[in-house]
Amino acid sequence: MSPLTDKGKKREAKKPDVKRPEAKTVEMKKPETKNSNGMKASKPEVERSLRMYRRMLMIRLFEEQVNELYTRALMPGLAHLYVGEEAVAVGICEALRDDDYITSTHRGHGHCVAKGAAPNRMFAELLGKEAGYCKGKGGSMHIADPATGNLGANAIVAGSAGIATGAAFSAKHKGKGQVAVCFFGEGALGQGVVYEVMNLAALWKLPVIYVCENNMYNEYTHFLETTAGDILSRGPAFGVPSESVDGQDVTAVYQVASRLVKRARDGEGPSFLMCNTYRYTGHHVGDISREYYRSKQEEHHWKTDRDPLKLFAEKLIAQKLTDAPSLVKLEDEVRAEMKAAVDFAIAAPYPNADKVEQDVYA
Ligand SMILES: Cc1ncc(C[n+]2csc(CCOP(=O)(O)OP(=O)(O)O)c2C)c(N)n1
Repeated sequence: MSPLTDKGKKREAKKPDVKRPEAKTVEMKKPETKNSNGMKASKPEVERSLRMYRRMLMIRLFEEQVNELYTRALMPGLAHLYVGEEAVAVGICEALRDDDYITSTHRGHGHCVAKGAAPNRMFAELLGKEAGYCKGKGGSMHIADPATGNLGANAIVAGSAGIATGAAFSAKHKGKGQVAVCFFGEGALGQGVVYEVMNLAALWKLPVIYVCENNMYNEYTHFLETTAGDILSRGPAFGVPSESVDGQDVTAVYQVASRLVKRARDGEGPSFLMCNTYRYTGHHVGDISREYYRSKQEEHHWKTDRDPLKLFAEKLIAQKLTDAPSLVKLEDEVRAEMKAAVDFAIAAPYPNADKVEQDVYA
């Protein structure tokens, strides 16, 4: 799974650190670095690029550990991995302020990490431990972190569309310039609530961006078998500007997201962005018979030619923002960080049985 090396799975954690991870940057190598326009990259641009790479790596290696927990039967239930889609969450969240909101999906770990959640508390939640974001009562599909503006994952397809739109409604009335991003898969395009909220968001010029992560499959079915017509023509029916972007190119995602976020902050209303991407693994960790619905060649193509980490690493090296040994070193660091976060979660206590009804709405 490593974007740079195929070693690593058995590597030991070197520096256990279970604190909230800061988006640290790796060493800047040369002063005369260039950005994607061929201009000299500014220090903040360099830092942003390296921060985005690190966050993408965190997501990939977080998910590697989740799969490991599942296969070792240490995690109750299932999880839907975000591997392959890292550039979407990271590019979008990089364009957001800390006090902006996101809503997420059943495939939500990447959104959580990209908005700044702490992996140790996420792993604790996956294992049902008290230190988890929902005190161990939510699991993979209900992680929320209000401190980072993350209003929560959602097991109901399209279930967060109303929540994001409501957050945008409140943001507009609070007047502090906050925006809301609603992440959803293309499978949600078949749900009526998406169009109900787009209608209201357009009428009321709400600061919300609907981000459709088109990874091509709704569970085990290709989206062309479930989705009629042109996806980008849905928004304009409500007067919502809509566009698409290469979801494997984190810089492109960041650039378009920055534009749409500015638009929303300036009071110009909602927009719709389709990010074309691919999930590398099954619909969930237990889905290992993917040959029934997609070919090995297709997977191979995305993993080798379209990998968001590999593409970004090549770009960073070509632009002399870093070099290959620095990225390998970074990978070792992040792998150790994830391993330490898992160890924290494994050692953490379960909630007491007398807390079973606390914080639960029924
Ligand atoms: C309202 C609703 N219907 C059906 C399901 C079962 N279900 C879970 S995930 C999924 C497919 C989702 O596909 P997509 O929205 O494209 O997201 P992806 O899994 O590709 O990230 C379905 C149908 C559900 N969770 N909620």
